[in-house]
Amino acid sequence: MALLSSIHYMETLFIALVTLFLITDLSLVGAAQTGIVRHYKLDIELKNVTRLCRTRSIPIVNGQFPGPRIVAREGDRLVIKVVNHIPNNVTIHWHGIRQLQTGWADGPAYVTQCPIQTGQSYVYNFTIVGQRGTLWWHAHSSWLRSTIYGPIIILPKRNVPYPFTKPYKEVPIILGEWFNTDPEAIISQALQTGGGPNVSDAYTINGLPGPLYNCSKKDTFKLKVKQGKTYLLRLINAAMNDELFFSIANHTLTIVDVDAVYVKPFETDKIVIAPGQTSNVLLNTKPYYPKATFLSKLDLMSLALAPLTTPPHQAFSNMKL
Ligand SMILES: [Cu+2]
Repeated sequence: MALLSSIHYMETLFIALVTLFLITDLSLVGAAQTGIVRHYKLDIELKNVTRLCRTRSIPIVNGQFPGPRIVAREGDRLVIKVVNHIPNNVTIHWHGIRQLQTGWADGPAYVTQCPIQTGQSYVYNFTIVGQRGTLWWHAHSSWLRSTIYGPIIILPKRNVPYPFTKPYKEVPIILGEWFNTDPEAIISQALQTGGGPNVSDAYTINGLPGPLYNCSKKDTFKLKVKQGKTYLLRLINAAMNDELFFSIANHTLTIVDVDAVYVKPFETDKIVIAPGQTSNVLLNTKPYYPKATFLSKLDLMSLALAPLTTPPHQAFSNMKL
């Protein structure tokens, strides 16, 4: 008898919990699409791109590497047509978007959809609910994400301010990798042998390897800043598998958002960011720059940014490049 009543109790508890989840879910759906509908078209095509003095024909989106920004406000619905012009099957995943009741728009090939075949297209349709900050999109078929990726910028709802200093300017900073050889061959070899995939030839910031590799100096990302201003850096780690360190010489960063969730702001001089992770950080530029005082308003403090990393099979080293 006691057993039966405890089973009954568990059943009631279970039903109560399920009801609670349903109510929570419905309340989120009720809050859905309080904004506008935004349309985008992503054409995936092969283009010649040169880095480290190597030119490769790589799959990229709308002729841009990294790909275009998708910008929306919390509560907006996104309708994104993806057209596949490359020989590979491909899908796009909207990394970090909750996809409430739109699981079929999530994007992993063979999980939520069949991949988009050559010459075909697919329309992703979803609403951003309860998220604001930075997320990103990337290919979700094999290793095509090594070159098919770009930022998703989610602004707060109209007339809702940021819970921190209004930035003077916002800048996406996407950390990625450049391979001199075909990444598809690298991952298929790794899957055949069971070993780890070969490492990339360079880390990149906004698709550029920076001045520290062979034949890379001209391909350095430079952010031209004004003195005494606040910049919002929208950091994205789009590397294949590596945690990366990010810092800016002689400056502190204030973390205000992680994975499209506001956090209690805190200061740090470096941030470690995992693959797939995103973070919004504030950068306050110095009120003066001694070597550029001859310039009037526009300060030419160009920041060369570099990812810091420890190679596989080596002891952790937070080495400055
Ligand atoms: Cu992802």
